[in-house]
Amino acid sequence: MASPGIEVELLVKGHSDLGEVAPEVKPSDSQTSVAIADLEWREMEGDDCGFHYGDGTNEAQDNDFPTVERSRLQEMLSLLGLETYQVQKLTLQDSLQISFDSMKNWAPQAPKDLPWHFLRKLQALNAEARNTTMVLDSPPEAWPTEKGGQTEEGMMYWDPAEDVAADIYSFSELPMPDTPVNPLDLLCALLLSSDTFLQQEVLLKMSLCQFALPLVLPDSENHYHTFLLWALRGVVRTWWFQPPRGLGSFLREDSVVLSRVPTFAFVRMDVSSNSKSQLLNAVLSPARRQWDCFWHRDLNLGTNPREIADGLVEISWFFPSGKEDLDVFPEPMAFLNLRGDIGSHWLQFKLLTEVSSAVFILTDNISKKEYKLLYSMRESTTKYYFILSPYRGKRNTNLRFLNRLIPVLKIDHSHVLVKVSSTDGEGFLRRIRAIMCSVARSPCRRMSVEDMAHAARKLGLRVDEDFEECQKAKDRMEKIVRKIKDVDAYKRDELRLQGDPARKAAQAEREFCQLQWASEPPEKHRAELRRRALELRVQQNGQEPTSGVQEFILGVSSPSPSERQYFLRWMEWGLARLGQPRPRQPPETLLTLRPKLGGPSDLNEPLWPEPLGVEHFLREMGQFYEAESCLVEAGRLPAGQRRFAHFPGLAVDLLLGGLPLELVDGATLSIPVRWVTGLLKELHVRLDRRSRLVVLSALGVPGTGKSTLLNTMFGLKFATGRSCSARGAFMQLLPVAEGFSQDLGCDQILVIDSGGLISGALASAGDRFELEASLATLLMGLSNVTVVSLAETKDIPPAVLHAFLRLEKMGHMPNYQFVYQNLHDLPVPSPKPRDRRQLLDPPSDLSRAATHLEKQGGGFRTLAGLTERQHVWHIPALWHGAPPMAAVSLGYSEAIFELKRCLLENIRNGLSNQNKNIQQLIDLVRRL
Ligand SMILES: Nc1nc2c(ncn2[C@@H]2O[C@H](COP(=O)(O)OP(=O)(O)OP(=O)(O)O)[C@@H](O)[C@H]2O)c(=O)[nH]1
Ligand SMILES: [Mg+2]
Repeated sequence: MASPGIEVELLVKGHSDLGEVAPEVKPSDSQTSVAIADLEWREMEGDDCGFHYGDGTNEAQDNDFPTVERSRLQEMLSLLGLETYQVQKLTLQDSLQISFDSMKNWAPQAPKDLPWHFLRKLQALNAEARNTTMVLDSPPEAWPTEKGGQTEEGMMYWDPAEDVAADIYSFSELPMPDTPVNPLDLLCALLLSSDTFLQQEVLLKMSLCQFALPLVLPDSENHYHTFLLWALRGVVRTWWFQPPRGLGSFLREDSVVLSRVPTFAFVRMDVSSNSKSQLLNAVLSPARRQWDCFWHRDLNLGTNPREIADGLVEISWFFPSGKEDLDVFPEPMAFLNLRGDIGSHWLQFKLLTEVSSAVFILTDNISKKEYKLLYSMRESTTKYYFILSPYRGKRNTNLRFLNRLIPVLKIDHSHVLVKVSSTDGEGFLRRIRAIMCSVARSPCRRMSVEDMAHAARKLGLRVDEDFEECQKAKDRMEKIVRKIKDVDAYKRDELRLQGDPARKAAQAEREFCQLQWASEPPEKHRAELRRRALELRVQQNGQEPTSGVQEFILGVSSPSPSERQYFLRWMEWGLARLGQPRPRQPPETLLTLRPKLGGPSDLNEPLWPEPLGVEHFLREMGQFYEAESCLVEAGRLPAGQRRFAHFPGLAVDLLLGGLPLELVDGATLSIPVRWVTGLLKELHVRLDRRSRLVVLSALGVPGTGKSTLLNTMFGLKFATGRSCSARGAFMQLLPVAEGFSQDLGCDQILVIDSGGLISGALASAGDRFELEASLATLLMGLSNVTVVSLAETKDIPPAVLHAFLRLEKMGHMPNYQFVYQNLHDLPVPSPKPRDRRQLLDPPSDLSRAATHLEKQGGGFRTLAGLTERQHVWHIPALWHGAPPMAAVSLGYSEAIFELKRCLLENIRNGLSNQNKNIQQLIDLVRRL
């Protein structure tokens, strides 16, 4: 048998087409790598081939970058207008602000627009977010000039000194000065300027767009590379899980940070004419579908030199869908991609060798330097593969050193692949995938991102969640969650106020409210209901907050706003993990579960088990406040003896920090009036003079994508997905930028999302219909603009029509938008966004519903008012392709943007009801 070395030689000789190779050398690379190569060579003098780098100290990180890199980062931040955010970082709330830009589909005109443009597109889940190009309306002289009089043009595009030496013909290939920034530089600069919560949001949205996510963020300026563990924690994926022993497959949902999967790293050594990212994209793409998960050089702006993103490690995953033609791998796998060459980013490379199941090294060159670099990895236990594209002049040297490396890295000829222009592309991909599958089948290293973070710490990288506030918040969460063994028992024993007394009190109060619609409310019955409710509140007030609730209250009372935020996030994940890993029902089952007209008769029966969430703890606080306030109102408790009067203040802090707060209690389907009033009063105080509100709500058939729609529209965080979305109505606050509030006519937009409230009960359904009608009346009555979400059925829920009539009687005329969502993701011929409005003939649709309602004895009078103030929208399918590997479709994102623009225009043009102040809102909550 031939020795492995000879095999390699034969393999390489077999490919004679080794011409026209343009090595991937970038101006930025060349400068840095020259400096670092010098450093390495000095280190490698001597015969022991010892390569000392990345020894686990931060000093290692310091040495990683020569001085030239530092100023590059500053220049990039200044070019993008981000240098002001280096101390006080950009926050999630900054990115949510409604401004004039929220209403226009604008193109960035100066480099400083780029980060904002990227953020807005990403917030709207627009797959084009990375193609952030500038429109040069303003002449380059109008762009900000740099320190020392150097213009950006000179700084970013070409160095005149280099040009003199350059081949004259290459001028035509210079990047056009319309986009001076490589998208990866833009991403790095933005993340370095964002706080950890905004970073988390950026990564979450990127994952929905199916972009590769940053895992190690290089920061040459502050001498630290950061491993992004916290930032990735919010990403949860669902996939088709096939248990090893064939126990039947099911959909499984888990955090990407926690799942242990085979991981494959792709790195470049020196130069490679094969693009790593393109190769990775091809490996991950099913037949006939090119999927650009990793940004690569052939994409729009990929050729612009990277200035600060070298050293970035990205991660992406493959998740099976259970469909044979789509699943390129049978199980989940992770892929890591190091930007820049390994010699210049040794620390990152070392990390990849310690966390990956296999490392693929792409190179055109294996000379003495590369040999010595890899020789230093002789103790490494990962599997190495080479992907070569040797060019003529280097062939012999490559072979000589490769043969010497084979025993050092404990590999054989099957670990060396050659890809040149004559290589059959499909065959090559099949081979790579086969290698990966065989590695995954063997007892290989399987690490979660959390495990990788441990390895990163040992190497001296900074992990983003390793600081006191975050860890304190985590410890507190663990103290609470550790005690939860059984969710139902915990709800019953620890969240006691939400039990029977709360349900009965809510029922009595609801009946009391409904009496106002009766023609002659009987006084005696009213008094009886009031007495019954009071007795129940007395019972509640006799209880003490349990230890878990007390710990929660301590967590949300922390004087540090960021510790509170960390605590809430940890709680969310800690509680979500209680039932993990969670089998999920396939989407088809969910669709059939969706209630049809006149579904289950008891609305108190949830259609699916309600998971325990942060809202339950806040609801408990609300119940303590509600009971106490009720007693004070009835004169049964002196106001001076109140213990929970500060609760609304604590909750409003959370609302202002971006947490959705419950408006309608999902368990009792009633509004805790005193609690909500307390919240709104506190909000009024906090907002001070900027408290003019517009209320925008979404209601409609459960599971029709209302929360997804609002989140995509405004970047909000309402819970989505059947297994985690809570029933009830939640509110979030969107600040309007000061410069725009005059124009829009309000200072804040209060967005209300409702889930699982309106199932479509008919008027004949009695109490159930009455309950739905009163909830719809409440939500629509509070709103200036209402989005009514409808699915496959084109019927407008009778409760919504009923609510409209009631409100009309009261002289309240909100603006309505009816939204039909394509939940089956059928490729409907989708009209251009601007034509999407008024596609249905609204009068006929509504009259049909009206006739239907009349038959039920709904007492329907006129629809004229409704038809004048409503629009009908058809929203294209959410996914482009089949989940879990599908990205959000461009059509969906664009349609949602059009809808948002229309809503804001209506608000601005005063088409919606008069804007409210908070006091009016309080009156409405009490009246409705
Ligand atoms: N196929 C498909 N799925 C969608 C669409 N919109 C949302 N979804 C998915 O459907 C599920 C439910 O979406 P949500 O946004 O939570 O729906 P919702 O109307 O808020 O649901 P409830 O709050 O329970 O009433 C999520 O998993 C979404 O990803 C769509 O247009 N097509
Ligand atoms: Mg929802």
